[in-house]
Formats: sequence, C-alpha cells, structure tokens
Amino acid sequence: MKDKQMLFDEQQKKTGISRRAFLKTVTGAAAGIGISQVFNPALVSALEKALEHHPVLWIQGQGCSGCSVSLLNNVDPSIADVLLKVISLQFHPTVMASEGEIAMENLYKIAEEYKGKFSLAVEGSIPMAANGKYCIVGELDHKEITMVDLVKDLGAKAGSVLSIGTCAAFGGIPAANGGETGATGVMDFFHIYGIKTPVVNIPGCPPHPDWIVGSIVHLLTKGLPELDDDGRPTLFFGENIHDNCPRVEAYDLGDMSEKLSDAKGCRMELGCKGPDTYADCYKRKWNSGMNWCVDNSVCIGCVEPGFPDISSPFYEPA
Ligand code: FSX
Ligand code: SF4
Ligand code: SF4
Repeated sequence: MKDKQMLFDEQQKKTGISRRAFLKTVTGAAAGIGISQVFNPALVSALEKALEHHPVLWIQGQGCSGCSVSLLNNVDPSIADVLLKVISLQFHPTVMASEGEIAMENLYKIAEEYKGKFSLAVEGSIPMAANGKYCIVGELDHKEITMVDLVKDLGAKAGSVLSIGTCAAFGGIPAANGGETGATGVMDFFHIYGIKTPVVNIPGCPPHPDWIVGSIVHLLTKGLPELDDDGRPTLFFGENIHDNCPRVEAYDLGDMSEKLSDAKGCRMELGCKGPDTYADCYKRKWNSGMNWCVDNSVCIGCVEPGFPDISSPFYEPA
C-alpha cells in the first residue's frame, strides 16, 4: 500500500499541479461546479502527461449501466471531450468499437503492459455465487471469463481501483434482500481474495458525473484522494445532506411538506433520508445543475453502504 502511495506521490510531482489549483478546479467555489471546469490548460496538460503512463480501463459487471449513462449524460463539456481528453479510456464495453475476443485480448494486453500503473474502473457488483456464472463478461481461448475472474486478474494488476456506483462500492441493488447471486462490492471482494490494490469508492445509484470524473482526475494528477471510513472521497462525500439542505430551516421550525408537490417544507415525513446521507448533491445538483432529488422528491440515501435495504421503503420516514 505504501509503495503504491509513493508511486502516486511521484506521479503528482511529475504532473506538477498544486493541490490548491486542483481543489479549485474540481470542487469550485460554490455549487454545481465540476467537470465543466476540468478544461483549464494547466489541468489538461497535467492529464496528458499522467495518461501517457496511466491508462484507465473500465469494466462492467452486475449493474444497470446507469453509472455509464450518468457519465454519458454530461452536457458541458461534451462526453466526447471528457472521454478523449480527460479520462482517455482504453477499454469501456458500452462505448468502445471493438468487441468479442479481440477486445478481451486487448484488455489483458494493456493490463500486462501497464501493470501496477493503470486504474481499473469497476461498474456493477461482482456475483460470487454459482462460481461466478451469473455474470460472464467474455471469452478467451474458448473459455468463459466471469466478472469474478476479471476483477481478480485485473484488480491484482492495477495500480488503483475505482468502484463506480453503489453496486461496485457496496453491492447495491443486486445485493439487496432476496438476491441469489452473491453480489459483492470491490472492497469486500478484495478482502476475500487478499488483493491489496487501493480502492476508491464512488457510490451513488447512479453516481454524479462530477464525482466520477473528479475522482479520476484526482487520481491521475494528485494521487489517491482523502477517503472517509467507507472509502469515499471526502471531497464529494464529506458533508451531511440534512445539515446543508436548503430546507433545514423549515425542519427546525417543524414546517413539514405534506406532499411531494409542496414547493416548501422539509421532506422528512415523506421519507427523506438526508440526515443519514453524506454527499454534496445539495450544492452540486444534478442534470447539469438544474435540480436535485429533494427539490421534487426525497433523498433515498443512494450513496450509503447498505442501500437500498437500509433506506427502504423509500417514501416512509426512517
Ligand atoms: Fe448500480 Fe451502475 Fe445503480 Fe445502476 O451499472 S449503482 S444499479 S444506477 O448503474 O451499478
Ligand atoms: Fe433534511 Fe430532507 Fe428535510 Fe432537507 S428535506 S431538511 S435533507 S429531512
Ligand atoms: Fe442520492 Fe440522496 Fe444525492 Fe439523491 S440526494 S443523488 S438520493 S445521495
């Protein structure tokens, strides 16, 4: 772990962008600022340098692809710019042109070539029941490759892993009560197999595109971000939703919304899980800064370990 941190520190020296400049870029001064800010020239040049030695490989297991869709929904800058200039993805099952055995061979080839250096983005959980057969991701030499095989092989070779979405981070919806597939998040999976590669959890069902791109950019230019006890970057998941909610004054006054269409009032009696949830949605907002869950509905705690069981049923008070 220490060696890997040293690698990151060296990389950070090479890319030469200060912590202050980075934080300004990724968090912005106030609300809603995120990846639209990543195209400042200092950061683009830092990323170009980092990516020469540090490709990102994105694999998908047991999820709904909503995490990728959330990333692809980004409006400004366009996702084409983000993929080509910021993340420089070398492998992504949804957006790449190649497929089948050629794609799998290429994936393993890059992982070998950049062993200890590449970042592995994992989307979706890893089904461990039935010998991993619930999720077969490809074939090599006529042998089925399961998600279990892939995360074991590539996870051990990667320099770092990003668990994209609540499914990859904590098991999420596939791991909910009644599931039969043994759905497991990356950290627990690594623990079972004794894999020591550092993991950054970027939960959310789906995660905000800024959280995904911001964490990748941090990893490439500054090394591992500071993480909370659940492995999440404090940069995005360090604040309690309820404490910062624009409706907290209404809560203090006991002024409660009676129905979701009420423009004012606190949503607690409608099932809001903001008090148990840590994320910056209240200021970052969603849909390119248009709105967020509490504006029209409630927070369902989608970034927390144990989601969805711990916050279900969603529209009943906790
Ligand atoms: Fe999970 Fe991703 Fe929720 Fe879906 O694939 S985090 S179910 S939004 O999209 O893994
Ligand atoms: Fe807290 Fe939710 Fe009420 Fe906002 S709406 S003050 S997050 S309970
Ligand atoms: Fe998830 Fe709550 Fe943020 Fe909505 S407000 S995205 S439910 S953490």
